[in-house]
Amino acid sequence: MREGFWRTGVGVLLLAISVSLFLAATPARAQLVLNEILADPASDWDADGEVDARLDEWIEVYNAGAADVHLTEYWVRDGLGEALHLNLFGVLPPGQTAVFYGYQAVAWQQENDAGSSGLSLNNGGDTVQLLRTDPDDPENLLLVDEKIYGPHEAVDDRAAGRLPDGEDWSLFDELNPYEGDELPAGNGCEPTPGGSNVCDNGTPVDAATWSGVRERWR
Ligand SMILES: [Ca+2]
Ligand SMILES: [Ca+2]
Ligand SMILES: [Ca+2]
Repeated sequence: MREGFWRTGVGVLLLAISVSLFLAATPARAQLVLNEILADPASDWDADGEVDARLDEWIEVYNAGAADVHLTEYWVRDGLGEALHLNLFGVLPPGQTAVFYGYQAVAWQQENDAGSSGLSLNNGGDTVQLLRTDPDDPENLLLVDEKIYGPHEAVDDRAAGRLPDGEDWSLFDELNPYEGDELPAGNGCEPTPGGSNVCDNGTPVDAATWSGVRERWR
């Protein structure tokens, strides 16, 4: 009896230790994520009166966490080389999005003697990286999110965006419908720079929705 008690006690202790080790080893989900990217502008997205392939590019970030995010700790670069294109700025409350345009990247680069290439979102496909200043070593940057997009996501006014905010990537192609077979498929909705990613015309059924549907028909 007593032996059984000790065995159970040791078992519970080992279980508790392994659960806490698991929790310690599981990285927290990034609080700030890349949320939408428009790499090939064919419209005057920054509303300065001109369409410009460099200045009208934009990226959007989303605060998926429960606390304010100080965007000055975050940086953006693309897949080519180590050069940083923009130090974000401002404070982003939970559940909110913020958009940054190519003209803001150019302004930052010129102020910091870092050229004037802008966000450098290649139309043939590219990798966009979101980095954060390492709290333990301010000289170091940590990769917090990355979006690899293909050529079909970067054609005249199509935006790659998460749907809903912070979740799986989709293609916002209302302004330039995509009929091909590459993923993500087009959702027929408009890009939303600086606003929540919404799409209510034939939103693709995602895994969560599908399990809900299945549940109802059991
Ligand atoms: Ca581009
Ligand atoms: Ca413009
Ligand atoms: Ca958006």
